[in-house]
Amino acid sequence: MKATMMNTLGLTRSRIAQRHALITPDSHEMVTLPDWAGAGLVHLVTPQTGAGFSLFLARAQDALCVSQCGAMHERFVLVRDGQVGIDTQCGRKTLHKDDYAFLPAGYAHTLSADAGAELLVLERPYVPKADTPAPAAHFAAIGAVPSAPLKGDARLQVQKLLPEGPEWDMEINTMTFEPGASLPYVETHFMEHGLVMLDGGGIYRLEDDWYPVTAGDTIWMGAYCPQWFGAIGRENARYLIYKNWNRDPLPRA
Ligand code: UGY
Ligand code: MN
Repeated sequence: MKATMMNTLGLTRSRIAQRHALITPDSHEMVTLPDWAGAGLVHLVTPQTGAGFSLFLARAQDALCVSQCGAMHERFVLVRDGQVGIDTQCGRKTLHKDDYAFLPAGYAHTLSADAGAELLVLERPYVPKADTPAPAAHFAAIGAVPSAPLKGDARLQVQKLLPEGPEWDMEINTMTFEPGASLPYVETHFMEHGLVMLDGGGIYRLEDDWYPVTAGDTIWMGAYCPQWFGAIGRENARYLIYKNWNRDPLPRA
């Protein structure tokens, strides 16, 4: 969230295009909102870019106290720094760095944190499936989630942070690439992505552009945005990636 001063000559690596966006820390804009008392917010991807979700950083500047985000919206919270309390009908959970929570639509909760805590938050309207109960709340730590190779490539490991099942309408994963590893082909799919680079870097192809990307960068990939990534450098590249998932692209009555 710290702005570097490379923009004194009007330069930024950020790029907003038709079906993708790259948002780099040098262009972060912090705002406050009445529903996020005590926090500075940096909105990285929102419906205004064309996305079906909202992805933002929240930094507690004071004592932060935030309640649920409305009956229709599900919320995912990852602690990036400090300690965050989540009060629910089942009591209080305390989350530390790299702990996360999925809070289903309509699930009563309050988030609280002291100054300095930082959260990554993703919110989106829940897409229910007929005759299927909504997903339950889920709390876990990234370090405790097992990983598996993507399509047999042991140099590209995927962690699925959320449970699977017909009630789930989204996926949030981490993908870790050894230096030189890459996505096996240029993907084109109807699902969209919100992505945050956590470690390392490489080259991201988005539509017909290739971007150098590094930790702290955020990417939005809209539906059918051709996408590919190759890791470069001496350390692993790791990103967190959201995908709308498990629902037919043709809305059914
Ligand atoms: O799950 C995905 O679609 C993932 N492989 N996409 C990506 O990394 N850009
Ligand atoms: Mn993809």
